[in-house]
Amino acid sequence: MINLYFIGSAGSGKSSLTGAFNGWMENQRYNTITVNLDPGIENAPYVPDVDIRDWIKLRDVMKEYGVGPNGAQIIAADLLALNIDEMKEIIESMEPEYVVFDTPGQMELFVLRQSGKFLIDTLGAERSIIGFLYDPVISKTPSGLISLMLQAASVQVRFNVPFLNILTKTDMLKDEERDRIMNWGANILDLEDAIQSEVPTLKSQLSIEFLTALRSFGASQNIIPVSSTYGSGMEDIYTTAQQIYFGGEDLSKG
Ligand SMILES: Nc1nc2c(ncn2[C@@H]2O[C@H](COP(=O)(O)OP(=O)(O)O)[C@@H](O)[C@H]2O)c(=O)[nH]1
Ligand SMILES: [Mg+2]
Repeated sequence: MINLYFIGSAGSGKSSLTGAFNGWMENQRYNTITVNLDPGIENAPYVPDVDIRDWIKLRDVMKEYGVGPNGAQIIAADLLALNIDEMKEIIESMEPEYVVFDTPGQMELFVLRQSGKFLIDTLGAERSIIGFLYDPVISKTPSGLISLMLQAASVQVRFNVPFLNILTKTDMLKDEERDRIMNWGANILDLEDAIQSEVPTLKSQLSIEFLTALRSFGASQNIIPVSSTYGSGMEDIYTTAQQIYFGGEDLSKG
């Protein structure tokens, strides 16, 4: 059983990708389930098999603790930890090959608070993968992409599990825009050139220092381009994930 977590900034496409990837897996007759960890999800683009809202409802938290929606999100993130054992039992009873997790809308609630790390560890860090989502609109500029790469690095440091970089919503990009972003991800020197022409000032000097740090961190990586709207790139996510844990072996089709 592989636990695949989609993590990314608000609106980067986590919920849509959870639905699209799960749909592709089901089409291939692989045994997957989806888990929604976002108590504030609205109009989910898929029907979660396991849903945090069965344990925690934002409205109840607001009432019980006398807080607004933002405070309730924070409390709900912490309450998550209390329900993990039960959630684990339910997930395991379904005997899936892949468990796809849709994480809370606000990335920092999952990444920085204790409960996110506790959840990944309790459910088995040794069989987990994080898919980090790059928003295409932010990734289009060198400074935006660098900011996301730094975020990705901080997520990697925090959880210390194998990592996939995923560029979402590529149907919103022109082909050359998509190719440029992917080249920047793989060749940090090209990204360094690009930032220099974007902001030829002190600010870009700062970015270059960051790039040097990212390079020594080993951040230059292939980015998998996907579109949840068109269902493209799903196979690449699957084969890369299989590569990480099984050296590329196919799941036995059920
Ligand atoms: N064009 C396009 N829009 C997308 C795609 N994936 C997500 N979106 C849109 O981006 C917005 C945020 O997506 P969502 O999955 O809710 O992001 P989340 O906050 O990270 O869970 C929604 O309006 C989606 O319809 C995609 O592949 N293509
Ligand atoms: Mg979402």
